[in-house]
Amino acid sequence: MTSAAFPQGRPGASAWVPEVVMTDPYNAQTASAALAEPVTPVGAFFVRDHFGVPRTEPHRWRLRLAGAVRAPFDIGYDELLAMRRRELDVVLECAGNGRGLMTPRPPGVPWGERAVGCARFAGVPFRDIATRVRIAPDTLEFVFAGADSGQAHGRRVAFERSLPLAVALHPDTLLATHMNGEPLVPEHGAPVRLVVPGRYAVADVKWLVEARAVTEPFTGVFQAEEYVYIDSRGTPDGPVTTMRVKSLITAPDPGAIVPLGTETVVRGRAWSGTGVPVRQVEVCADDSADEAWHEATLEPPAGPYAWTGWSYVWAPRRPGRHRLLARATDEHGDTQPPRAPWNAQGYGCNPVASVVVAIV
Ligand SMILES: Nc1nc2c(c(=O)[nH]1)N[C@H]1C(S)=C(S)[C@@H](COP(=O)(O)O)O[C@H]1N2
Ligand SMILES: [Mo]
Repeated sequence: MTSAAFPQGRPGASAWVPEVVMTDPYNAQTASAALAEPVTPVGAFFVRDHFGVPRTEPHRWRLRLAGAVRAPFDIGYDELLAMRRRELDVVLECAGNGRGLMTPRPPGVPWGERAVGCARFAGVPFRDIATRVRIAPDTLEFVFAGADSGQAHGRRVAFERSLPLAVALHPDTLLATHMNGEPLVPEHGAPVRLVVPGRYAVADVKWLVEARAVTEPFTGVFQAEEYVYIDSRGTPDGPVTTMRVKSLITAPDPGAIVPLGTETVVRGRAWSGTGVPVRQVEVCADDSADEAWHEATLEPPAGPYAWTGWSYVWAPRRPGRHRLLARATDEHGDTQPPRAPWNAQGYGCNPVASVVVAIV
């Protein structure tokens, strides 16, 4: 297995460089400047790898559909490219995004708040090929396997993750070949990755080489040991699934100096994986006596799985070091809790967003 060159080394890559969180394997969060864009440029997009980038040349690539099926078969890249594609703007967020904010800090990659991005993915719905294999009637899940493997929990394992049958066969679950209009690059799963809108991005298996129908719940490392909510008593509460409602403040920057009495635009993004739109984003600044929440203006999202841009015009009233907070609520009424919801592996961290600025 070879590790691909770091994306910032590629000629013509975006000037916005992801912030490296770990070098081996390469893990980096989205460049902060890139969050101003509704579609995150590929060269600025966060990367989460467990085992490094495997070599997968498109002309050698095949996806095998097997397991509890009557007619297993495999498909090559050109054949897949010849099929009808669907294009969707989709937020990808690592389930561990924000882990670095939890106290005590759970083990795992110490992500800040930018293991998230929104890209335009195009690909063939998985169901368009899955329906060819005659899935056994007692099939519960599909297990999706990447070409990468390595040591985890004392065993050599491939990166594998399962989806309930209905989610796997949802018309928006894609075998993505393109990101932002270009063929996928190696670090984002070339030549083909899964994209499952609304789910934490661990579902989006990169370098996809196998889809296996199973009649028992899958218990692989990344399904049953990692990417699982475990409470402070050590009680497991199932794998991470849908992204919790969340917002991010993209302006002003943390530590920015904002002029007293002058209107400053507070901006950000908000998303939810629950399948319903973000209904409201509220902003609160602790420089006002009442510390009231004010409604931000929402931009229409690019689609049902894209994030929503928001803004709020703020006139700072008291000099000093002050905190700005943002809180998103979706159409189900799900909202961000005041503090990071703690769990043993640090997943689903969606507290109210906050930045500290200096008013002068
Ligand atoms: N094959 C494979 N797929 C994978 C991973 C991996 O390590 N190997 N990481 C997963 C996790 S945890 C995340 S958050 C997303 C990150 O996608 P990105 O690197 O394109 O941003 O890929 C997912 N798919
Ligand atoms: Mo992740």
